[in-house]
Amino acid sequence: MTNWSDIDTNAKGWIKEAAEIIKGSFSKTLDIQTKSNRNDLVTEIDKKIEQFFIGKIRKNYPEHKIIGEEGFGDKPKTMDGIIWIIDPIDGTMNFVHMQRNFAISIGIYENGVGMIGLIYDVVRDELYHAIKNKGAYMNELQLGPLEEVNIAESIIGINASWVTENKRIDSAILAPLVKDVRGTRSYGCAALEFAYVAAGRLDAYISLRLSPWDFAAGKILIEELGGDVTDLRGKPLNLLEQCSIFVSKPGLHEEVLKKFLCNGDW
Ligand code: 2AM
Ligand code: CA
Ligand code: CA
Ligand code: CA
Repeated sequence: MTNWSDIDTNAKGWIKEAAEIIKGSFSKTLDIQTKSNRNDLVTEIDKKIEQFFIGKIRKNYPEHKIIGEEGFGDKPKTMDGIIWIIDPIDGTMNFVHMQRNFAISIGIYENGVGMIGLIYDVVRDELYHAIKNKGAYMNELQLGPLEEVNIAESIIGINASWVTENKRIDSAILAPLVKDVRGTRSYGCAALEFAYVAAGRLDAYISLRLSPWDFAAGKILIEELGGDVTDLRGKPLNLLEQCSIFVSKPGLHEEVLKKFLCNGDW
């Protein structure tokens, strides 16, 4: 039998250790490289933190598999077994430019079912945390179930680039939604945007392209609180592939899909 409480305690301890390494880098000059384009950044700290987690997991749970953004883990073809999906630093651009508004994100799945979700806002020392069927917390504070809200009174997290000309969605699809809501916010850190929906600070979050490590932990957190996480067409997410993301409080999810997303030609 898997001892989830042991895994949970270890994961939290490693996250705090990793956070110290990250904070220790603030006073040093970073080696910054680019990945898919000139704004897609990675530093040696992203890589070091991923390797730190992989070292701990391999030693303690050699039978578990690991998917990490920086590619030091495994490349599983299925979700069979226990898989740790890790983003060592989510929001690398914020990490580099602001030294805040980034997070460590870890989702642990068993046969495709989300068991533990951990998102740690390193600088604010806020750990968003859920264990399946045991509730969701921000540090020691238990988060309440997500309540329904209507479009006109909601604040959604969305990057402005999705409402300008882009290759993934016609800007005419999302612009009317942006006009209808009370407000929009953009934090540049997908995991924290999930965490903010969980904590009730945002009502929804939209992205046209995220990878499993961006949403693995957030999905567990949101679903534990009764929120909905799908792609922008309302379909379930695939934990092994990139996809669009629509995370929302219940009710609002259905309303936005019906009114804005499921009838457009895109
Ligand atoms: P990252 O910082 O771990 O790369 C805003 O850029 C959000 O989108 C961040 O959570 C970022 O994660 C994620 N993201 C996903 N794909 C990205 C890409 N190709 N370039 C930059 N950010 C990306
Ligand atoms: Ca990245
Ligand atoms: Ca990320
Ligand atoms: Ca990252």
